Amino acid sequence: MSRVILPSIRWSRLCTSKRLHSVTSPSASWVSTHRRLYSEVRQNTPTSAQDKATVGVFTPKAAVLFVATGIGLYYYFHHEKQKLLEQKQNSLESRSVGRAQVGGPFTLTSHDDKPFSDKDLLGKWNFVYFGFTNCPDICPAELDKIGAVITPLEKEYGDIFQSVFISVDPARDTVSQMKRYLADFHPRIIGVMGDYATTKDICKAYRVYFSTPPNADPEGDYLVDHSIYVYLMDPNGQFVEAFGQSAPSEEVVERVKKEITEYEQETGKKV
Ligand SMILES: [Cu+2]
Repeated sequence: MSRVILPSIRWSRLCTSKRLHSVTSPSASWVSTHRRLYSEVRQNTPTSAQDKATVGVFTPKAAVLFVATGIGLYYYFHHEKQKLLEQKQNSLESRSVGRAQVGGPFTLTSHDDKPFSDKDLLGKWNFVYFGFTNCPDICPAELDKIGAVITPLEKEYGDIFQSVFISVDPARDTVSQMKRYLADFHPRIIGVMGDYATTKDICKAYRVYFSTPPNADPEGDYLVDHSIYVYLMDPNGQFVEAFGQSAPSEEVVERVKKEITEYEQETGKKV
């Protein structure tokens, strides 16, 4: 900016000396006074060569160049800004494209014997977990972990969390069994179940493996092998992240907080 200020100072000095030259028929004292002033001005005014070296030349050509540079810079920064916006948009899109296609429409029954569908996931952050009530240790531990995650998050964010425990053992996990079983866990955990075909469909949609045979004996004493993931779904019902068995509850809490912040920034919405 100093280059802009310096030429303008010089410009006003030149104007002053020019004005002194242009006066006609001056009186002797006027001439004497103004000669003195003129000589002072000359002394204080850099010569053309000095001037070029010290303050640069502010010619019409320079002015045009200056304006052209300004316009060029404006378009450059405008272009850069557009590029940044596009990059941000692309990264958001690739983020959603990069996310695994997990989930889909379903209609099951809740442990309160009410229909429960994918629509019931909307408007809350959901922890979706697949397991079975006869599981000796892994499912109880994972459900405890979900409770340990929801409790501190609810304290901070309020009632915006829900967990869905989807049975992979349709033969034995009846409504009453599920209700009895979940009484020992966090109240936000909803047990849901369906028949074998529906269970198979939802497991496929959520990429969950389960080993229950189609004609399992409800009285049978069998174990079910199944995937152990807690899925985080956002308030739009979209899959966000899968937490494995090794992720401690504190880590899950921190990752969920990060996801909530990103969701709020991306959508401009709070749940
Ligand atoms: Cu289990």
